[in-house]
Parts: sequence; structure tokens; C-alpha cells
Amino acid sequence: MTLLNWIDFAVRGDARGSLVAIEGGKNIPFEIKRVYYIFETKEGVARGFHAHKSLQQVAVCVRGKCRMILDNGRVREEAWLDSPSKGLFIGNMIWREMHDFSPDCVLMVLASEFYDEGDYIRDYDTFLTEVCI
Ligand code: T46
Repeated sequence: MTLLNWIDFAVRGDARGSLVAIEGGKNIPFEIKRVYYIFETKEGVARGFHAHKSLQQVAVCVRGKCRMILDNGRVREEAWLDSPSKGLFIGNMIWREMHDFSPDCVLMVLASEFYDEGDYIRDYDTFLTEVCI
């Protein structure tokens, strides 16, 4: 079983260009409570390095690219996010790291819950302990 669960968004293209529509509970497997985006990440900087106890998310690179690592405590997989028409579903209790952001990268993330620092596990050993229970 792969950790890389992709969602392909339909692209509504016409002579003017392209459009993707994202709807909570329809092409996203949860109701969307929060949207945030990461941009202007400095060269050589990596982000993430945490898991969430219950949050579910879908990450879409709407411009540029970055490399996402997902880890469930047993398996570690990675993929480039480089398409505005592909979302990567990230379930709860998955360690994630983002690396190699291109200078133009805009990483949009759709989240199932409002921001809650208490939902984060920011220490890898703690994550391993909790995920293996
Ligand atoms: C995740 C990856 C993919 C807020 O105030 N509200 C928010 O909704 C978010 C996401 C962050 N913040 C604050 C908390 C920190 O002071 O923004 C600052 C940067 O957050 P963080 O260091 O957690 O950013 P990343 O890029 O390491 O991780 C983020 C998300 O936090 C996380 O849920 O899965 O992107």
C-alpha cells in the first residue's frame, strides 16, 4: 500500500487557459475548514518535519515544484509536487517533510480542521512511539 494517494483534478480548459475547481466533500475527501499556502520559501530551506494526530490535508503545488516526503513509521516515500491539477492526500499520523522548493513554488494546502498547534507531533521519536501503539 502506497502512502502517495493522488487526487487528479479535472482541468476545465478552453481557449483562454485552464481552471481547476476544488470542492470540499466532492473532489476532496473531507469538508475544507482551512486553506493556507506556502510561498517564497528560501533556497535550501526544508519545512514540515511533523505529523498530525487527527488533521487530514490535501497539498497542491499550484506553481513551481517541491519534493514531499511521507513516512508512516514503517515506510518512507517521496514525490515531486509539480502540477496544479494533482493533489496529494496526507492523512493523520503521517510524518511529512517538504524539500527542494523551486523559487516560484506556491504550495497550497487544504485542511480538514482549523489551525491547532496541539494537533502537531513535532518530534520524530515521539511520532514513532505514538504511531506504533
Ligand atoms: C503541514 C505542512 C504541509 C498558523 O498560524 N496557521 C496555520 O494554519 C498554519 C499552517 C501555520 N500557522 C503558523 C504556525 C507557525 O508559526 O505559521 C507558522 C509556520 O507554520 P509551520 O512551521 O507549521 O509550517 P510548515 O511549513 O512546517 O508546515 C505546514 C503546516 O503547519 C502543516 O500542518 O502539514 O505545512
